[in-house]
Amino acid sequence: MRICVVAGGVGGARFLLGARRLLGLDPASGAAGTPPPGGEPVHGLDAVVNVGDDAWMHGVRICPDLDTCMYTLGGGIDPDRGWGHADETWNCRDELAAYGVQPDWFGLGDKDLATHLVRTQMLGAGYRLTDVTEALSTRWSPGVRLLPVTDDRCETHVVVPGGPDGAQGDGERAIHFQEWWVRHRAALPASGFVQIGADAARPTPETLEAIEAADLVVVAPSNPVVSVGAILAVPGIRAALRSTSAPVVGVSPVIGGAVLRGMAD
Ligand code: FO1
Repeated sequence: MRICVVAGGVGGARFLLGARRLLGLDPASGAAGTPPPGGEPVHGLDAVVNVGDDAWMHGVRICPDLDTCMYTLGGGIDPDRGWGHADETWNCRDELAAYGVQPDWFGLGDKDLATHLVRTQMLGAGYRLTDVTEALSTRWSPGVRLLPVTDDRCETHVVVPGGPDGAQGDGERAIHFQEWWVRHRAALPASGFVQIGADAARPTPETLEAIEAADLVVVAPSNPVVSVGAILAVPGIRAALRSTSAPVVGVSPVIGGAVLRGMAD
């Protein structure tokens, strides 16, 4: 079977771990890519991943959900944080803070920084994010094809109260999702989520093919608003999900009104 999982970060990555095991694609099992004796094709697992959390910080392009999926499936994730490397150090972050450069509220790990430097260099050389992700994945062997939903900029920004300088007067302003989530711990009341760049963003051909050719599409238990919602905001994705002949099944991250982790509830 070819299964296409629509996924965000932590919840999506953990769901993909289970799907990979179920399909016998765990690297340990040696099944990934090994042609079986009968020659039937092994199962295929594609992940269409959210890029709404992506951000430019300190001159590098950061793709949290793609990296969380890559590190989780590649065995390098820090299990407690759910993002970034295990056994991480923070020397560069501390040096940046010592220079007083902003943002000082976003933790760039030293090992994680290498991923962003490779990605930024490849994007600068003209590679699509899809190709960059494939290149980074050759090191991590996730056993799942990680596909950014779009190669274009389509960032989630959050509408919060306060004027442009943050003064608590009237009016509203939009800040990047990372600033809302990391700097403000999602404590600022959000009156809306906007996808900056959505109108010009296009799904990648690989994403549309993965949805179209799937025998089953599963929407993973990721945040319905900022992860699944951000994926569906890319023009053409809703239509692709409607037109595929595969059943499309959603797995809710909210059980009995509560989530297992994160902020979906
Ligand atoms: N989350 C935090 O709460 N604090 C951080 O300093 C932080 C840094 C960070 C760096 C790279 C990366 O890929 C993810 C990072 N995250 C951090 C997590 C990130 O905000 C979330 O993974 C998603 O964007 C929301 O699920």
